[in-house]
Amino acid sequence: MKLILATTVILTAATFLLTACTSDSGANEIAVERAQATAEAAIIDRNNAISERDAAIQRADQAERSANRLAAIKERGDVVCATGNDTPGFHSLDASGKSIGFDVDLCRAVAAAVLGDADAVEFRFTDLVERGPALQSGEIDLMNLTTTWTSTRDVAWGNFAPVMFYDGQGFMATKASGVTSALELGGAAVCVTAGTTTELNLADYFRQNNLDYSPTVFEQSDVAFDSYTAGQCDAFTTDRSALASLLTTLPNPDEHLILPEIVSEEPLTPVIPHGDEAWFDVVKIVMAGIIYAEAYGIDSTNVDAMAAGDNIKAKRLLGSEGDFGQEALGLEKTFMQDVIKQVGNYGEIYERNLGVNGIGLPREGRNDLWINGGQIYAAPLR
Ligand SMILES: N[C@@H](CCC(=O)N[C@@H](CS)C(=O)NCC(=O)O)C(=O)O
Repeated sequence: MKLILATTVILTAATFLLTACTSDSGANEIAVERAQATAEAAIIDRNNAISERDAAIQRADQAERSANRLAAIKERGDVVCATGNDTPGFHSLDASGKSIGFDVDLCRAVAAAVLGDADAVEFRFTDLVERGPALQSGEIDLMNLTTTWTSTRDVAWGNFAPVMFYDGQGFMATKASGVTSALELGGAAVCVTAGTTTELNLADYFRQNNLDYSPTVFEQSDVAFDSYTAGQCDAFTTDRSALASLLTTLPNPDEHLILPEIVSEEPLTPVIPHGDEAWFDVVKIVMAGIIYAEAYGIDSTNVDAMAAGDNIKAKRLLGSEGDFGQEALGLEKTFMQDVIKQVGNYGEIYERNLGVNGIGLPREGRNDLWINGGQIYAAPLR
């Protein structure tokens, strides 16, 4: 309303100048042009000021919602965690309808840390296109949804915790097609999910290699994959770990091939809404805790013995000696005992879901601990 009023006033002033100066037509035109330019500039300034003010109000609202999120979670009694339910190994439902998977366990680890109960999680099944809005609205506390950390998302979506799984994008095609390399996909129809890094990398890869293709884009990744298996596309593309995961859901996995090319970097991390640094610290430190627990040899079966043992670093992590800032974070000194007893260390979480007892992805290379030559590493706990 204020905007309309201001615009009217400025335009009226311009019209007044136009009508008031009709005697000298040359000077008059210049004056009119100047007046109009000034009026337009004023409108633009005004519009900018209004959108800046609206953005500030939105930011303040969000800050209020997320300020002291830890206190709100403790009062509410659960952690609201956005995840999915259709990528075995990362997030799926077991026979009883319970959420399981690597992403799910990272949500559970945070709940065990802050509430002492890994089951105190409200899972919000979120489509990939809804990930940004879900974080921006502040309605979730945490997201674990095969989400790649990128610069744009870091600015626009939320804060990204340590990388918990290193991935890269790949392609799947049927063996019957005879395709053995992504470079043979010229002219192919490729099924892909909207709102993903996948969609963007697909465009880069084909353009870089001067290949034509037609993307067939779906809002839901299970529909995209079903369309590929139903023969609507020549290839399907997503993170390679997800390709391996989806293969396990097929009655005839041997009929498909994951092509050798890895066309992008996909570091997958937990994400939390912007606006609450203390909560961001909590999530980062819980992730560090499960990583260092593995490095120190603490697992779900030996927590009590390690807490009473003589490994100083293990004792500090478990809260039986020293301190690494637990109380300053607003957590119990022994919170990592709850996490490791109830959810396990990084290696246990990996093997249960992604490794030998899950979808069978060998844990070698980047997803091994730094002490074994991998890249799984986080801020030391001290
Ligand atoms: N890492 C990429 C791709 C993520 C992705 O496509 N994830 C799929 C893997 S199939 C998924 O989790 N889908 C589950 C869902 O849509 O609920 C990103 O962050 O954009």
